[in-house]
Amino acid sequence: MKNAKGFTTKSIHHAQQADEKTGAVVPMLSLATTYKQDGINEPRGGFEYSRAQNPTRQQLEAVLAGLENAAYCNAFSSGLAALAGVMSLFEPGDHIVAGHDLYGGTVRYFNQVMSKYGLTFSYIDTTDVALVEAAITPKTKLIYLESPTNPMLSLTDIEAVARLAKQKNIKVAVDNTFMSPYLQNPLNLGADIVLHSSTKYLGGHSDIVGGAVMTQDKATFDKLFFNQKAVGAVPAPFDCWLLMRSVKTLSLRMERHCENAMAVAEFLDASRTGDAVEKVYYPGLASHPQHELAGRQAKGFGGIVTIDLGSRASVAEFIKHLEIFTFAESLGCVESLACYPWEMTHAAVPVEQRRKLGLTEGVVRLSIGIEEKEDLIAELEHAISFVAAKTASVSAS
Ligand code: P1T
Repeated sequence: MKNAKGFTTKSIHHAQQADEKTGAVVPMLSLATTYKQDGINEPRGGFEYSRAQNPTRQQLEAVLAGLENAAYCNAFSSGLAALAGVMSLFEPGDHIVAGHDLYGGTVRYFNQVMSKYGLTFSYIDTTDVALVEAAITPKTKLIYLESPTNPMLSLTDIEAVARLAKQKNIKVAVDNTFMSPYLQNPLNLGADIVLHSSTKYLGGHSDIVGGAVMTQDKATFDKLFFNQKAVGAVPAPFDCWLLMRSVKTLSLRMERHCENAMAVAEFLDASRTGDAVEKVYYPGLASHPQHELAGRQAKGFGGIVTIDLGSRASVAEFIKHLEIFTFAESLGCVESLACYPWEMTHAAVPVEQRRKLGLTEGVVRLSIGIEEKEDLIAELEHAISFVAAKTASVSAS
């Protein structure tokens, strides 16, 4: 696209021009698993077999690369498959410095799968760049970050970490799922690799499981392409097609997610909820320890608000009174969700590590959807009033 400057223009038009032959304004869906070849080693247009190359997937990859200002993208069948692709870039004996607050499935993959193949991991509080530097060894090949983290929403200065990594010849990979490419572009901040669970904001409608990796480096792209072909964790063409449709509204959805999440966080942080909400974590609140960095590093504060209700019993009471919020895993969709990380998304994280982060039995992660914020706040106020009443009756008895 020659003239695409704005993100939304890009998300609608980049790599999604009308079809040459028919003029169709929506991308073609190419379901073929195999392609006629003109002779031995003479594939037409580079297509041989759909696990390796598929026209709809290739188009999606071009669309997603554009959104992260990347030269290359490889699409995978899930966020974890994308992570597995990135990990295939490393060799036994390599050491990885990882953030200490990461999606539980990522920690499970590192500790229970990759560690069997000789990779070692140090989990570090990457909000402090000095701690990152201190954790680097001669074997360190990668610094792996989420910013904001899942679920405690702490931020790392990606630019500062990338600067440090360049000096030491180490790669930086950032899981940008929580921000989406609309709010934050880690490659522009100096990261080498960006990952997404496209199951979340990119898809946005709770109907696609997918993942993507973006990079400026052809050698990295080629290795990930080899992984797609050799391992086969590729998305189905229809999911690729749905994702192209979804990203056209990404900017609108993100604006609304951010507006609603800010309103919800401010409500929860205010005294109207009494003592029932012990802590509110949201980068948009002035009290958040990396509030200033959040404003500098990204275009918005995101759609996730994490709260601590103090105990498992309070969480159980809270979720009993939710109707608009669905009690479920996942995040980043149009519908609001409430999740209990302790026994759901982060159950695989060692208990000691969880406690260090403040990820307690009372933590609830709210994925704020695009419903009317007044409805969301009214529902939260209602549910929290039951938590407060129950806590008061327990302490009176
Ligand atoms: O679910 P999948 O598409 O495989 O993506 C894994 C993943 C990777 N990175 C982050 C930051 C994630 O949050 C996830 C998935 N997370 C959830 C399912 C969840 O509820 O937190």
